[in-house]
Amino acid sequence: MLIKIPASGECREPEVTAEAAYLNRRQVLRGLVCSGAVAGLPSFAEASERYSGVTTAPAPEWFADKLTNARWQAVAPEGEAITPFADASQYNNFYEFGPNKADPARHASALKVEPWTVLIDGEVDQPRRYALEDLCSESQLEERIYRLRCVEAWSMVIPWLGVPLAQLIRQVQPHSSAKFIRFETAYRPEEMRGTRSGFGLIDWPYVEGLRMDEAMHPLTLLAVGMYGRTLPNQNGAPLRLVVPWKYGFKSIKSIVRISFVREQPTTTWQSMAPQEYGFYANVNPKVSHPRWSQARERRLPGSLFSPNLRDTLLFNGYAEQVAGLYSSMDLSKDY
Ligand SMILES: Nc1nc2c(c(=O)[nH]1)N[C@H]1C(S)=C(S)[C@@H](COP(=O)(O)O)O[C@H]1N2
Ligand SMILES: [Mo]
Repeated sequence: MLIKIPASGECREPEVTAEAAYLNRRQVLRGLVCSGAVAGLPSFAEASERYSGVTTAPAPEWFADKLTNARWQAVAPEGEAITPFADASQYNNFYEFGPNKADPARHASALKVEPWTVLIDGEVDQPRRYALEDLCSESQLEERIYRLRCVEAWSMVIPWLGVPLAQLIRQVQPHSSAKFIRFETAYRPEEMRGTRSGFGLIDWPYVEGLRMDEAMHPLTLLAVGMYGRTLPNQNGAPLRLVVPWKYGFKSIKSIVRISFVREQPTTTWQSMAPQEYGFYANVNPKVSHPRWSQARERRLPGSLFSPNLRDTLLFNGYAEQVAGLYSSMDLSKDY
């Protein structure tokens, strides 16, 4: 399996320490205590306690139901501490609500996320609109603690809750003619003040895309929650993509349409500035952005006096799992 989950009874001190920076240490130690009798995965009760300080809007019933048998990840990636919820939910990029990092947290509550439907169309037998809960009905929620690396050279570590995109793809059975997937964000000027004026460069709606093998990769997640709760609106409620080995802009928020297509879709950032942002956007310390190096990143939270810099890893640290997808490509050309 690709996600590091310690087997029953296994105990690795560095991970315990890293996670304790975020979680209540007593809980962590109880959850990971070295004893053959303790299962490797935390229970719902343990997970709820982990995230007891996190408050978001009340969850819809279907979500609350699924939460009780979600598969929780035991530990963060090796040597990583989970970013505090306050930072992950207040330092955001979501241009539909404004260009500044604090704008989404301030303005995204205007987005009505219930009820929510997603149109699935293109190369499928029966294009149709799904209620979000129907789209998730056949899947168990899984927690995935992933690094998120923005192209602007900052990063976080976020515990997502969601379903593998591959599961949804199998459920809707696209034709073999489908070579790419195109994702579209809601475009509602009445609710999204950033689309009304100001940041006039973007041609709404926000669009992203993946090649089919990238979409099918087990690390690719459709997130409906984070920190054991539903997604805050500013993080892309109620449904967003998470592709941990790519720059953050690929992880499109508040998705209303998923289209199976034959050709590589035209995506928002690539069409705005193709010499700066590519379709692939794989995290790569050796391929600089034309205006800055990508070799290092600022891990949030940091401060002016302690920017918390670290080396950026190829494929954001997921090379072992995903490098094979790109073995025949020149990563400096297909950036
Ligand atoms: N619809 C939409 N999705 C988006 C964006 C956006 O502006 N609009 N910003 C992207 C960028 S640049 C990043 S880094 C991540 C940030 O996700 P976060 O705010 O949850 O950390 O969302 C991505 N998804
Ligand atoms: Mo980003």
